Amino acid sequence: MEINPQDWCSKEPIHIPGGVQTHGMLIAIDKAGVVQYMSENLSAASGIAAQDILGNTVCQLSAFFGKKEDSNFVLDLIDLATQDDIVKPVNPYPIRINNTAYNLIITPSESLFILDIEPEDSNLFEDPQNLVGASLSQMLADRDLDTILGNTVVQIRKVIGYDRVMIYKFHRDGHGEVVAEDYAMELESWLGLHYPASDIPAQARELYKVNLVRLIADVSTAPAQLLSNTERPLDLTHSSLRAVSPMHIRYLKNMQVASSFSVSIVVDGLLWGLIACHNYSPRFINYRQRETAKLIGQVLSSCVGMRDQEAIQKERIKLQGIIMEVTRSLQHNDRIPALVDDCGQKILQGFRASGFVLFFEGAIYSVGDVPAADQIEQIANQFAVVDDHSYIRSNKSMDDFTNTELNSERFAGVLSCRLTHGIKDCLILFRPEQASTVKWAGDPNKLVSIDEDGQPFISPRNSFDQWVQECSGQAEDWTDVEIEVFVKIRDELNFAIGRKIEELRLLND
Ligand code: BLA
Repeated sequence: MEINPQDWCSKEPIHIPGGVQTHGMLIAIDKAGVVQYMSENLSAASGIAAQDILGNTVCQLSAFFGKKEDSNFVLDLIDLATQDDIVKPVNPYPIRINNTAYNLIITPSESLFILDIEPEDSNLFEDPQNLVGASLSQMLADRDLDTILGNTVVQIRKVIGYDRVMIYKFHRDGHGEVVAEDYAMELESWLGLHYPASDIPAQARELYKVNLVRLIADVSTAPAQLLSNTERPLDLTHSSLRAVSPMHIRYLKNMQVASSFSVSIVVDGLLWGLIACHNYSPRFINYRQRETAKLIGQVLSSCVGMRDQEAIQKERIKLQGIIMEVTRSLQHNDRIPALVDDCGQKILQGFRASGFVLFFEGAIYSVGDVPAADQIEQIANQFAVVDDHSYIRSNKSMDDFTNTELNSERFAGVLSCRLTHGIKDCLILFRPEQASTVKWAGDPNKLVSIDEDGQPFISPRNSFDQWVQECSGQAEDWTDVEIEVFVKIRDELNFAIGRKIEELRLLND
């Protein structure tokens, strides 16, 4: 049986782990103030048995909150919370349990309110307002995105004081790369290292888009279980204390990391990357620090978004000239295929391609380096297989066109776009291989192990020693703008074909 680490890892329901990290405690109350869930460690801290907490309203828990007046604040907050925006400025709310000071963080979650009870912080982190202002202005001191990423890791490290802070950027296939870092002197650089997609499975990425910061304070502690009178699991998506996936705990331990913190970088609704932070001893980050880190992450997200848009716009302007040339050629020539002679070189240049083919009414018109006729026909035939797609892209043709046996050095990249005219008629671009090496942190193929019964299972890799992969048969990937413009060229062609058919019809009438 073959198992795919990515699929396998993404099945774990990490939003309902049934427990919390033990640097804090949790209660969840309904809108009437009745405690529906509590973490088991609350009993020890409050001196009240679980059965005397669960099912009671928070008002009845005056002993647990110290003074009676103190308990009423929870109900006040519930009133406030229903007005949406109010909760945030109220957090964190200082409380005492058995004369110990804690911070309470309230978040609405479906029909409940989750109350995360965190240690009162002894961390010196004063005047967040000032620090945020200074951090942001130092971070944005340059226009160049790489410099901004570099500045960001330095500022985040100032705010949270971790040993290592990285910007971890996702590639299109889901694997990631460290693109900026700041770390304590004695550590080694991880810059440029790649990690497989399964290191951060799909459901975790979804969750990090909703809750933008994730603190794992101490990987050596076992979670405190959640207790409840109901069977229904409590969704901890919004809790800062959500217990950590055992898989990920193993991963961090294998990396010798004791505490981990990450901040999401979300661009256009997609998780672009994470600010990933490690500490080699357990470490708690208080709510204000987390909020500051979150804000820095949000500003970085919009910077990345803006720079991406600028780059896309530039590329679009560069390629749009080709569409005009194509239109002109189609207007001035009676024969559609004259387009290849007229614009072929421009197309090769603009798309950084080495070969271009127009497969039209059973004939091949080409410029540059292109495969043999039967192979071109096989590529054109692909549309009969994937008939809901108007284009097929590949930057590794030997994986994607397995029937065709294309020369993987000369034709590693293929972008093919069908005309509506006939099932086979299409435009094709080719790109040669761009040999490269990728430095992986540990061999990404070593995620599947075999248990005593001979069954395969997935576990995080033990070794993060560098593993260098020589990538052959792979071309530079087609960009979204390249595909968009190529599709527009196809549209122009279809338009011209339609026009010619119409002219013929009028002639015949
Ligand atoms: C979560 N994995 C994560 C997170 C990171 C990574 C950053 C987010 C939580 C955190 O901040 O620690 C991975 N950390 C990295 C990478 C770097 C880093 C790539 O610093 C690079 C520098 N992990 C595995 C396997 C599985 C797995 C095989 O290796 C599954 C079978 C799962 N990773 C996994 C899960 C989570 C996770 C389930 C979610 C943890 C949680 O939020 O509970």
